Amino acid sequence: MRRYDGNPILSKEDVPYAVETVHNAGAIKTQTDYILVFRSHLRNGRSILGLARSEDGFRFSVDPQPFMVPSTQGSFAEYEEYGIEDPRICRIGDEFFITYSVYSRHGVRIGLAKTCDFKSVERVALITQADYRNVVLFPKKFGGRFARLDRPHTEIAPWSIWISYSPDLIHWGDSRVVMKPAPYHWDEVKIGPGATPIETEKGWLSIYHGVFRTMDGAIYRLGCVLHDNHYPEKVIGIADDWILQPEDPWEVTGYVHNVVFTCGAIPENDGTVKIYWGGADTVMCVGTAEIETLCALCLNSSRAP
Ligand code: BMA
Repeated sequence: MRRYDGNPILSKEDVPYAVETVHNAGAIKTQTDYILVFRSHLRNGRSILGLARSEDGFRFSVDPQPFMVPSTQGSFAEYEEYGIEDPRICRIGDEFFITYSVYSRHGVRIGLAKTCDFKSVERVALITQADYRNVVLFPKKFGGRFARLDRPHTEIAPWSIWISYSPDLIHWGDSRVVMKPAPYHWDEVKIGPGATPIETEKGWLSIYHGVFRTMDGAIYRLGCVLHDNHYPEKVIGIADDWILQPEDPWEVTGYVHNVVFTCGAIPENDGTVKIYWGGADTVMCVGTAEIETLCALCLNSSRAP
């Protein structure tokens, strides 16, 4: 990973409405723009989603108004009462689907919304029960079914990455666990899907986050894993080493210390990928990596799933 030397690329000063943070953005490249849909804390501690656009993927400007705020009427309102967080974007056909965490007195679950133009957005469905976060859709179907990686919570086992399938993006099932935290490893406490998986010749490249607990609190880092091209429930290899850890001052110190957290990465035609991450839950950063190198890390020095 090579950090962009203009990091952080977005902070609260870049937002034309009152927010305390700009972090954990979903990312996608359209015909015309690079788009980030980012999370911002308000001063009441709850989150909304904003939107930023760029021509080069590095220099972004933020839309004058928030992109999504918690719903106040209809069936979503009860479940978005405490805020909306950590969006991921996936293009399927001509539409862009956004999976985002919705918080309420009932817990956290996942909302699905869609847009064609990143001007208007339509809520589609709530696609999990409570105690789910970090849902990333695959942009392709497998045997006629959509697939997603998700991260249910349980008190019995460390929080792991699962896969689920759906005929219509709304009803999900056939769930199974695909990858678990590794004991006494940088991702031993919990893991979660990060960026929308990227199709490569070697498999689906998925960038995930892992957490390690120290005497000084938790550290969020990023790692990568390859899933089989045709059967994404099959993990081919998981890089043993992390690919990014908090090092820059705005990753080490902020709203939550020692966090790099991704919700989006954009593959380019030259074989590189732009990876976007929130630093310390406060600012947005970007870096680039060679897709080939990330795949090689998964294949040549894999830990057990
Ligand atoms: C996770 C989520 C993320 C956040 C991370 C570090 O549980 O809340 O949105 O970036 O913690 O605080």
